[in-house]
Amino acid sequence: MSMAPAAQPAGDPQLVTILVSGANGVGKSSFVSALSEIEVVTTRRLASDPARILPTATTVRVDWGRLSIARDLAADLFALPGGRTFDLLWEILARATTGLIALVDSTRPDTFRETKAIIEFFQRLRPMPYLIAATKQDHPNAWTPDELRPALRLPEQVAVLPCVATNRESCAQVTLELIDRILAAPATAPRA
Ligand SMILES: Nc1nc2c(ncn2[C@@H]2O[C@H](COP(=O)(O)OP(=O)(O)O)[C@@H](O)[C@H]2O)c(=O)[nH]1
Ligand SMILES: [Mg+2]
Repeated sequence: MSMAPAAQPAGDPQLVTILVSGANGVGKSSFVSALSEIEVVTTRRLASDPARILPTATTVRVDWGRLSIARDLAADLFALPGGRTFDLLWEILARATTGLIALVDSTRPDTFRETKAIIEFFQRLRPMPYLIAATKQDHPNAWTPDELRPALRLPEQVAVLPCVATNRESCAQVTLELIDRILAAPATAPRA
């Protein structure tokens, strides 16, 4: 996918697809609804999706929202649950994804391993621009981004940003930082 505006029909914004993933309760749905300009669409049971292209035994809640970044650029945001069983759904979505925001609950060290597993899973499927958003920074016992980096064994070049997932401004800062990285890394744009 080219980011060149000339590739788009006039008035039709370039769309980037951003996955927001993380453990249960980390703030995925809050993040997407804080940003979305449209009413967030939530699919509770993909088994009842009329397209029926996904495994029927899977029950996954996916939230979808959309954010305009500029006149010619918009982001589709998909909140996807993490979990131990990564399956076809993630593989399909990872192929269509421009970038990943991995949420980590700054108050729940018991979920750090799962966060790490989610990051590694997506990177193995297809390397893509990503960053970590450390949610619940408004909690008194939240780990700081500087404390989280070594706990998650993340290299220096990976951004770990503070976030309050219920706050639009905070979620927008995180998303714009990822968009900057996406625009700086055209070689990792999704396959057609
Ligand atoms: N104070 C605070 N509450 C948050 C934050 N992120 C999520 N929550 C709350 O945590 C709960 C779970 O959030 P939700 O978005 O449903 O998590 P999900 O399971 O990842 O979709 C909700 O009650 C949210 O209001 C945050 O950054 N700060
Ligand atoms: Mg949710």
